[in-house]
Amino acid sequence: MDGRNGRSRSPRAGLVRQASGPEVNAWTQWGDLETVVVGNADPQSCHLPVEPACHSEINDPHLAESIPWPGGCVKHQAAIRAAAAQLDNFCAVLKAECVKVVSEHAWDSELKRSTDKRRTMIEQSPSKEGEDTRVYRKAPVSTLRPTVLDWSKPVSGPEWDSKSQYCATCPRDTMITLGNTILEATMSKRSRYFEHLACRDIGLRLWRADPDRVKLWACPKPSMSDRMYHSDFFQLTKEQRFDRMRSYQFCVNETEPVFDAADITRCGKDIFVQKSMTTNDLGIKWLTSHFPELRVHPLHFPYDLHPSHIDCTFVPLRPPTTGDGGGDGLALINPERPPLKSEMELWRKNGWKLMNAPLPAQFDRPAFSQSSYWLSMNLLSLSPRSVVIEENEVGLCKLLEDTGFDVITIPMRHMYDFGGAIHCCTWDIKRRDSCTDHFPEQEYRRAHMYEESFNDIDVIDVSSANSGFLLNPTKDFKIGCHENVLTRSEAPASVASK
Ligand code: ABU
Repeated sequence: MDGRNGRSRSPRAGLVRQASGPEVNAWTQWGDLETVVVGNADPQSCHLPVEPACHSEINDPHLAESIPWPGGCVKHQAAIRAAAAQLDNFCAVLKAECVKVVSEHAWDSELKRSTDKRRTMIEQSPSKEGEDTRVYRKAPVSTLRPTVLDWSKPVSGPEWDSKSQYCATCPRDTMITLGNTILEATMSKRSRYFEHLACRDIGLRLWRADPDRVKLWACPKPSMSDRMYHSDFFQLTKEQRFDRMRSYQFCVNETEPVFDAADITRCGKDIFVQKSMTTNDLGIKWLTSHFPELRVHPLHFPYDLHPSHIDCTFVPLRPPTTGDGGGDGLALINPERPPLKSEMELWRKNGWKLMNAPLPAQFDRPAFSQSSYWLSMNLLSLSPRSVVIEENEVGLCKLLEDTGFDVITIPMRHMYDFGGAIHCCTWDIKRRDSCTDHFPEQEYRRAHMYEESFNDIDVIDVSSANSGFLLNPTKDFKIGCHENVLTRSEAPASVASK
């Protein structure tokens, strides 16, 4: 699909469209991308209201002293325009057939200072590569956009109400394509209960066009009543959170199935679902029972004390391949949120390798961002050989280029205020892939599923090669870089000694 100029296949090579294939088809995170939804920063986008599943805080301590969290208020129009412009630019890059990527030291309009960047420009025709310039021909990707809605209106159910909704910047959170099925997630926040409606027209259109092969499904919507939540969760101190870490209990309890679509990552016949603030065991069980053609595996990341969405934590990039040019599968991990040893056995035994994401190029976050600085690794794969990342992330760019990827960049920091970045703001509709078994050795599947007593926190050591399983052990890692976790000296001895 893509490749560096001069060594690449032509942009159309190998791109014979499956004329007979359904327009909804996505089994993996990496199959050649043909159609994708890109979110909107609508004029009435709001700050998340405070509710049982959400207690937001302003990141900037000086601003936080002056104003309370503006939950339920419409975001500043300048912030909305800036995010909208970056989302439009992303669409233009996706649609382009040829792009040039160069190194620059340039002004960043969100950080308000100059930074090192890898900058992508759309090219009309291939031009020469230089020392610091790469030119990529790529297959154009079709983009769809959600319906523009007014998110400032209050919403309610029989047992709850919310001052406003949120926004449509992150369709990844509410929608997922699993094979030929479009699935609407339950969500766990009241303000996001109806957010899928921004994508309803897209789902209906695709289903109506091919109802024999395309399914449009939803998990039963939860009551969102107070009974669904651990009411003390946001009152816990960090020390108490560490005490509870072994039990993976977050703000949503097990009363009803709950999941955000962004807690799921697809690897063909196997999908992996993070237990989190936004996904409970019952939600994972619902997925298991409703997708019998798939093998559903829970994943746990104990050092993330407020986990929400797997795409800043564990990112499969390409599968193992056999034959000439065959190689290991590859997944990017977050060194501050290492995966469990027990859950990685399946990956190790099936020919996958892990790679630490570099620490983010920038640790600053916009004042109203409710995501971590690990949006740095929130990338979108265009194919098993090509990815789109944020333009400031020059370290990640180098790592991925060194590992054989074509790396296209876009500016996306203005989206950080709107709940996500490059992966969050998309929803894959059509990839050229299939329900391939990339984990044939299933005997290494973790035995425990949905055990209430599950208390494993034995993670892989990100500073050791783990017998070759981890490609780039890092000494940079230190428990406590992340605002969600304690510094090593603050952590209980049992944890700090890990
Ligand atoms: N919506 C993705 C955010 C994940 C994170 O903050 O790490």
